[in-house]
Amino acid sequence: MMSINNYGWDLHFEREWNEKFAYGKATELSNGSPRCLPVHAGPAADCVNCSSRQPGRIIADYGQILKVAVDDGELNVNRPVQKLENDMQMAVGDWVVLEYAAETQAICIRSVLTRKTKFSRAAAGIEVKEQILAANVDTVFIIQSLNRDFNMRRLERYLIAAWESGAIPVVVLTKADCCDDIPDKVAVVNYTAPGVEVHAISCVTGEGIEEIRKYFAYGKTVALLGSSGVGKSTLVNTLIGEELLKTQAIREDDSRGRHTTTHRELVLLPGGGLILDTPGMRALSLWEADAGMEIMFSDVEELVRLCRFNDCRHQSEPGCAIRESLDTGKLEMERWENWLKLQKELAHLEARKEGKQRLLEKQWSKQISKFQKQFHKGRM
Ligand SMILES: Nc1nc2c(ncn2[C@@H]2O[C@H](COP(=O)(O)OP(=O)(O)OP(=O)(O)O)[C@@H](O)[C@H]2O)c(=O)[nH]1
Ligand SMILES: [Mg+2]
Ligand SMILES: [Zn+2]
Repeated sequence: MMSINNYGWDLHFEREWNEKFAYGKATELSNGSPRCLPVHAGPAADCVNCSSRQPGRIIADYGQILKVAVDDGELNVNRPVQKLENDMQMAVGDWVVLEYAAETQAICIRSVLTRKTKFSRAAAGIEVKEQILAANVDTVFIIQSLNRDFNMRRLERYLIAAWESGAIPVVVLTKADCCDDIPDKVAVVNYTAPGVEVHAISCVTGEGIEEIRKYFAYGKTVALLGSSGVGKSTLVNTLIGEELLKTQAIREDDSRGRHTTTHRELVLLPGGGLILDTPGMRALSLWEADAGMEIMFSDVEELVRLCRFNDCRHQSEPGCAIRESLDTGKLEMERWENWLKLQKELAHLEARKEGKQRLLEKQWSKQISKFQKQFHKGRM
């Protein structure tokens, strides 16, 4: 029978659920009846909400409506209007606490369980904000097509974000049927992504499809990320063996995708395992990158630490390990320049985050002083 275990519910979530949300596990009141903790202070037996609380996983995001998988099927619930505790964002892949609210006679989301992993980017627009694209993902397929979308600088960026997410990245190169130098391309990827598995596949000939099925073990989640038109939805359809998701040919004039997929959706594969299709991205703006940069550029970061001066600008200072390595060819110029570019971008992002923080603090202190004034007035 289908249960939330199919969707990846495991001991990690079970433990948090039992500690914080389970019915009947709470401490006893002095009169002996069980008390519902921590959500309601009253006796659990009287609490309609408690007895109808259940966990669910967000499997599709339609904006205002979220589709949630529960033990006995699927539910559509409204995205909560009021902010949840800790100002939690919700994303496809999240495990949430559902509760029947007697006041509105509707099922609503009370809380989000602690994520195992999350893949984020900086949200588009002027506001400095995190956008979570996928939660509780085990493996990230970074997808590029072998004919038109092949770009190592872009791949680097996705890899940084993927390592940062806590999930394991895998590079999947699609449209192998349209490429006659696959080994060369794979070698280029291996150089850019050392230690990462690389697969060349084709949804037309079926090449490589069986090999990637190993990532879809029971309850495991794989997210597909990449530009529009690289064949993400086609891969989902190929793996499930039917035309479930809409796909569309790329444009002839500039060979870009048409942004066919418009929402994120988690699909259960017949053999177990889950696959998350996402809309193609124009750009991936990094949000956090410390761990990702350390993994992707450990050689460069190590060299920077070896420079004689702490504030070395790596230009003409004596004892500069970077210059030395560039001269001997140990460090590739392109790689160095790319590291510099990423550093600049991340420093800019940090400055924007700090600016926002200062602004919030300013607004807050304004509010406090207003409150204090009112308070003093009231006492006079
Ligand atoms: N030749 C060839 N074409 C493919 C392959 N996989 C996908 N395509 C084609 O590429 C086009 C785009 O595929 P989609 O699956 O819609 O791409 P997508 O990544 O989901 O695009 P968005 O939803 O816009 O992000 C379609 O015309 C597919 O038929 C493949 O392995 N070989
Ligand atoms: Mg698609
Ligand atoms: Zn230096």
